[in-house]
Amino acid sequence: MRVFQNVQDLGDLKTALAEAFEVKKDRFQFQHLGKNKTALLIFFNNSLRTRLSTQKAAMNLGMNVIVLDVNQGAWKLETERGVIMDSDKSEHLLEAIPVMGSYCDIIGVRSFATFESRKDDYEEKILNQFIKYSGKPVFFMESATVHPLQSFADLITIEEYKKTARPKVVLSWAPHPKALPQAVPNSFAQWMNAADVDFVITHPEGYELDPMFVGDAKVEYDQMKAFEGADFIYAKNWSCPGVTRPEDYGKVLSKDMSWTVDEAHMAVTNNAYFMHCLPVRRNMIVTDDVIESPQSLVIPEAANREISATVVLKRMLEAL
Ligand code: AN0
Ligand code: CP
Repeated sequence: MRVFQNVQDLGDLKTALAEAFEVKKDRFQFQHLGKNKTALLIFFNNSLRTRLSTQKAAMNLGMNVIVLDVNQGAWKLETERGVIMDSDKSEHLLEAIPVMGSYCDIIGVRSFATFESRKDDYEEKILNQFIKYSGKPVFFMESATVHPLQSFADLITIEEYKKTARPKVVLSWAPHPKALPQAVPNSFAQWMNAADVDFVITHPEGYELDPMFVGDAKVEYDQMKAFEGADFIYAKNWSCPGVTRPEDYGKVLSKDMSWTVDEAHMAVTNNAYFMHCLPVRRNMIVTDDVIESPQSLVIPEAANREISATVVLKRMLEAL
């Protein structure tokens, strides 16, 4: 595997899940693969889980790891070609990327949507430059539009906890004070469409996700109706994807607190499990009672980030 961005990059999902459970049984069994190999993790944005779980995954595989927070200690990077660099940006991405590539064997990059241009964000302008100019395999640690390591961990978690062969999984928008990216819901939709689940998306009008991620999923604007009989509730805020009104891209259109996942919402489900990628704002996205309930999977879900990252790095090491 040279690039990990979309669910298709993993190939057959059943095989990938079997590999994940194999890794989970003994996460150190592939230590030989990473000997004298270096993973470079580049963060343009904050992270707790991705930073720690991916470092742990690389160490599980016997790799060396270098972590760089681009905005803390590195030179400020220009990303646009043709700019006269007379501002505060000292270095261009076009030099920085091949230099970073020269110190490692595999690169992971986190670079969120800037919301400045829908076109640039959805064309994955930053990550595609890493793919093109680093000369190394690149895995996405949440880009402008996708968060595949999260969705793979989510899928592993659903597989572990599901009680029926084809569970009903509901992705629900929930309120948040600030504009958040669409990467998590985009990827989750893409992965659930590829998995064997009954998948429903619910959100207020105006929050329609890009059709390339929604695929054949059912979209239900009545949140309570969507929750009926659900086996898994996956809550997440996202800002306006700008599908119906491009001028609203990245805006907060609603802070409707009636969408907060509380016990009344969970009561209409099939005793559903509650999921969220974290970090989560309590009593905006989900109430204390629901996130602390025995049905909450947020901690095992986060723990599975180590497993998804170990499988992805293993696949990349095998292809070097
Ligand atoms: C980010 C987001 O919503 O995409 C990262 C989640 C994994 N969350 C925040 O910026 C709070
Ligand atoms: N879920 C997730 O990716 O968390 P971090 O932003 O803390 O890495």
